[in-house]
Amino acid sequence: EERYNPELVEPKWQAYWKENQLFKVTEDPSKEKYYLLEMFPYPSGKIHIGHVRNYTIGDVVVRYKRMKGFNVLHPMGWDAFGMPAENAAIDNNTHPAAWTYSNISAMRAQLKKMGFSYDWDREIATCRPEYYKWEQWLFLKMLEKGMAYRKESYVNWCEKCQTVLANEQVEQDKCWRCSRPVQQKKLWQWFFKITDYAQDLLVHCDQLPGWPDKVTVMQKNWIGRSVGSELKFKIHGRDEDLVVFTTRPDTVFGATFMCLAPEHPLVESLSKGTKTQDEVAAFVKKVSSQERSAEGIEKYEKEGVFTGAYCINPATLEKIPIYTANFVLMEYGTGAIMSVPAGDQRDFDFARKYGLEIRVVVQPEGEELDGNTMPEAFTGSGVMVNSGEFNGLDSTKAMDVMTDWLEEKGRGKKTVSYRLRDWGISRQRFWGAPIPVIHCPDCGVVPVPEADLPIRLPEDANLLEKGGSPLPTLDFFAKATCPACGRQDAKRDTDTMDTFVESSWYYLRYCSPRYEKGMFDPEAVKYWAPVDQYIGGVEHAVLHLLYSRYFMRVLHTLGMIDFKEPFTRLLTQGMVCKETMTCPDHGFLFPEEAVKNDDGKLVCTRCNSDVEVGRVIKMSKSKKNVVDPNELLEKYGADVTRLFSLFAAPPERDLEWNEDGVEGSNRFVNRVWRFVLEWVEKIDGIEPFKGSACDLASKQAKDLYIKANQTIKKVTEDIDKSFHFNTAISAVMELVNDLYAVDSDCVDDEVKKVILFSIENILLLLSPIIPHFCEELYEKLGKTGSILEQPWPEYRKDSLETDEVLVIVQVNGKLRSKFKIGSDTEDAVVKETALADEKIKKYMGDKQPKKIIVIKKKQTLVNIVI
Ligand code: ANZ
Ligand code: ZN
Repeated sequence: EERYNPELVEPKWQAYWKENQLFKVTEDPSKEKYYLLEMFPYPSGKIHIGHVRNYTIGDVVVRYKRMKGFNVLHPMGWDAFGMPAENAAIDNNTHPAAWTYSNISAMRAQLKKMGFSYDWDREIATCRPEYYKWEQWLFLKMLEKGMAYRKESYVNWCEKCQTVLANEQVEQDKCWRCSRPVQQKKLWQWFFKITDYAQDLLVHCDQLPGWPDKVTVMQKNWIGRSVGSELKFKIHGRDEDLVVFTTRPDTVFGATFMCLAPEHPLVESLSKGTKTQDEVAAFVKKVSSQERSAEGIEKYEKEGVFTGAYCINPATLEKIPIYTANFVLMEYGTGAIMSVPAGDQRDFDFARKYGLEIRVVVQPEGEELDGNTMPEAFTGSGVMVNSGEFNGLDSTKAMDVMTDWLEEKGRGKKTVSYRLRDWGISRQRFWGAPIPVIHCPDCGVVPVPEADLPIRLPEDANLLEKGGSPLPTLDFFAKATCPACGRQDAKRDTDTMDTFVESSWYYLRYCSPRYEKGMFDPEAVKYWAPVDQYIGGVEHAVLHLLYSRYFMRVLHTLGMIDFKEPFTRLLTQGMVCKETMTCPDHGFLFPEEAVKNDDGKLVCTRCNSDVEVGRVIKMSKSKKNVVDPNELLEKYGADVTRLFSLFAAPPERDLEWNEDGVEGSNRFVNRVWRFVLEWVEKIDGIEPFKGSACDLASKQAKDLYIKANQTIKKVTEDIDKSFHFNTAISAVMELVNDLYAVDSDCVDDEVKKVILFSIENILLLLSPIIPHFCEELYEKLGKTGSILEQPWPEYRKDSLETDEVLVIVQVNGKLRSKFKIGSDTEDAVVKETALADEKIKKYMGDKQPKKIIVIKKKQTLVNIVI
């Protein structure tokens, strides 16, 4: 065949691999294991280009490790619960389960077409009861151990649709369906106590050498450890304290007012009967419809209301007003802050807005700040002023000293605060794993007995039209008998678990996916876990990876595993990007909507306006710059698609998609194809050369052989050390170029042997990258079996360098020049070459050498005496 024909070749080898079960693995203690995992996909309908890149990277490493002799686990499955299934079900009048399962089969077929080497016998889908049964089991264990608890907490609520809204369903504070402003509603919900592990999770961030720094930094910031103090302010006229958390106890003399989060339990009672009572209530109500996360509050102007109450500053003993303010979060510290407008910008803005005193207590070196005129807060360190006995002290020293002072008075202590919150896992959604508890009017919360697991999601339930879970409306599901007292009118918990719960442990399930006696077979996990190499998008740098690390700690505490870190090495691959095209009238255009006109200008097919070719950005539907893997598969096949997605950029960087690049990959594949087929007949009956380069007679054979060995070394190192497949591929391309330069009609057997050696190794080196192609050519070379079962090629250390030696030339004992020459060059020729050297000629001038000495050691020394 003239050209590589993926339509014939690729299905052929996929069938061969399947039939011979080449990717099936079992635990084999005699072999070293390697567990590689790519983040599993959400079954949205079809694979996108990001998946293709992610899985290709993983597949190459897996195939390489297998050839290196490792017992490799490489599974695939589906993160199958989640909201899009519910939305699609409502929109298309189908059922989430039906939608999900049909997407799974479509995507599975696509992955198989890409030739990825998964052990499909280990496939899992998290929406299957066999899977979530064990998640429910773990929930019960955590409940028993006090690792899961219930508390009242806020959710987004649409009063019109009478439903809870996920954050994604809130669009600019409004319900995505009916546009009514969203409210915050308090509901009882389940939490996992991840904060118990905050310190451990933080400390180990520094013990993950196989993770990118940017990811561990993000995790550390998310955990957000803050060392500070808790200070007690007595409430005026009451025998009660307000506790604040501050990282700046040194500024306590400057605390001229106090702010409480609107959700703070004391807001209502403090304002009761005061002049501002109604104003406070209205403010609290208003804030309840705003986003109340650390990021969310940044969107709103800082504002607040005086509660009418006062408290006593424990340092100055002054009476200071208590406000409630929208920039204070209930979820951080104590939900109350001492406001120091001179030292904190938010407090400063607030004080200016409401005419509150700004009192400087930290004076910067060499400056004289005045609270009435300073343009902004001063947040740095300096010298203490207006702070009683502490005046003149360095403010950084004052932190400790003043906390101790307040501690003596029973008004403060040092504490550590974490930004990390407990993980709220209740979702008022249908398509998720049911939470296995029953609520009894007499017994309260009663865990479902283990024997009753799994609590099955009724897969054929009809969804409510406006969204929201039908579970509470389904009597056969929601009505339950209390397992403790037998009351018939108990109620099942109708919430489901956050889908991040499923993804926090799926990698352990792969070790023994059909195990029926527990979450996993301890022996299998002992052999395979932890994951040696995890690959996925950086968008999961925080939540998914942090929850997974937390779950392993839970299992460790429960004595079920003996490690704490799930992923030894992590690769976060870059995004796949492409240029965008915009028309001034029609916005973003699909590629086919922009054509070149007669003047060679790119214009819009609809309005003829000039099209602007815009930035190269992440592929997304809304930007109309998406490449569909299906089209690539049809046009080029799997191997060219794989090759391009590896060749265009190193994995951790963004990859710019361009058609020319894909064409280039296609040309290279066909170039190798033609080259190998051309030689196949000519090297018939020839054995590949296997010796040392110095045993080769001709320079041509020697050079080629050395190049081939260098290529093996380079490709091995690029894959092994850094996953830099792009430079590995370039190295093979160079070798192919050198081979192409050989005239196939006039070479001797020695060169043919070297060429055969090179061809065999090119196929071995490329086999992880373009496996179907390499299998086919390997077969055409007359080999039997699969190339994938061959060991990874080794290079000869003695054949990496053309054997040249360095010649050092001295004139009257002084170094004057250097050059390289073949190691077996005769002395006479070395002398001649030295004398002919340009630099030496300059030093010699017209003088004649009296004596020339050649000394051959590791280097050759030529000493010319004039
Ligand atoms: C007084 C003070 C004076 C503060 C000053 C800062 C500067 P990090 O470092 O992020 O932990 N704070 C405490 N709890 C809060 C809450 N629930 N909502 C909003 N802000 C809160 O931040 C700690 C600082 O953030 C604390 O120190 C407190 O303001 C504020 F010159 O107290 B500071
Ligand atoms: Zn009961």
